[in-house]
Amino acid sequence: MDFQPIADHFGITGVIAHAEEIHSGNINRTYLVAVQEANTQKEYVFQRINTFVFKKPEEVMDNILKVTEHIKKKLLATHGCYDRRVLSFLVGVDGKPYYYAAGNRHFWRVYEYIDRAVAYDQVVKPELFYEAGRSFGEFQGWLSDFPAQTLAEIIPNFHNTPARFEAFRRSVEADTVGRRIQVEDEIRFLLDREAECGVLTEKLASGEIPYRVTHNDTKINNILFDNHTDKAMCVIDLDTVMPGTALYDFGDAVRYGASTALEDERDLSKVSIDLHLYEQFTKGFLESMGDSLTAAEIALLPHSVKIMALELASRFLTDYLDGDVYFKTRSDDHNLVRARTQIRLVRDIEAKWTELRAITARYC
Ligand code: GN1
Ligand code: MG
Repeated sequence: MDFQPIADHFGITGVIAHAEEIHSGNINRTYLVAVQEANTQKEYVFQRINTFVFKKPEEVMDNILKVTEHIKKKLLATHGCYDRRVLSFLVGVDGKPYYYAAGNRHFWRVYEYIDRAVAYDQVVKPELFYEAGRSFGEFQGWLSDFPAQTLAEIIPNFHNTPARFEAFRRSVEADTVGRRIQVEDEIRFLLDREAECGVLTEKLASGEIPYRVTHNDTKINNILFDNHTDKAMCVIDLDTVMPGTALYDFGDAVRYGASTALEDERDLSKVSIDLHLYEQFTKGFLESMGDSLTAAEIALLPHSVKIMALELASRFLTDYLDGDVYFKTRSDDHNLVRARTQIRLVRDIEAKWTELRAITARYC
């Protein structure tokens, strides 16, 4: 990979000393690039945006710049600095925060690497998940006065679970690559629960819960933690910041982080919802959201976890049926394995429903 034209575009002087791909994220390609100038080395993150998923990458960058500038102002006002707490994107020689390589039609952006930080793919100790809840809650708090109407809707209906189910039905019907026969049980499991998946969108539409500017991709590995203190420092992966409900962020974070296994674990006996982790996240999220979360939103916290797990199950299975066109995959059945973990989580959420409600009630 030749990173030099990208570095030149962003005015990065010095010699590229090292570059390696970071294999995290299911959509974009991410590289850590070290540049040597005189006696100092500086690191950057070069990211190639997946333009199959993000059809209008310029709008993605426009949103991100607006949001990061807003957060910087907030942090300056409250802490006097924003160092390592928010992403800083480079602006190119043409004044734009991206580089479009006309030859291969690749779309690149670059941000300053945040040092002494670590991202976790799994919750390795409960305090991390409390921190994650606090951090995503804080992120929403910073954006609570952001003019939502100035944000582009990057992926329409991104967390519209009923719309995701409609797409799923279409893929089942089309059966483009002939995989349907292997997954009839999973299809039935999901369609049996279709009626439940509209709760959040219905409450948003009726005004019972409010629209907020939300992150929409709240996996724990989208937070950087300080590598000494394990305090959450910086929320990353801002591609899908858009208006939504706080419950999308809560539900998505919990269905991923409170799971006792990774999203692509093959041994389903390892997959369950850890109630202690559920409580840790709830505590952190509610603490930092303060009184801004309404009683109606709090009552729906357990539903949000189930709905987000159903949504991801349907998305992974849709992609499996479509022949793996959306998510990055490392094996032929990768999307099926992912769909099965989400289905397993839904089963476990159903089994633990009373406990989930009881834990939530402590925070009402
Ligand atoms: C994708 O790129 P990544 O891994 O942060 C996806 C999310 C899914 C997630 C599942 C734009 O996020 O919606 O929840 O995979 N992002 C997009 O692991 O579709
Ligand atoms: Mg992402």
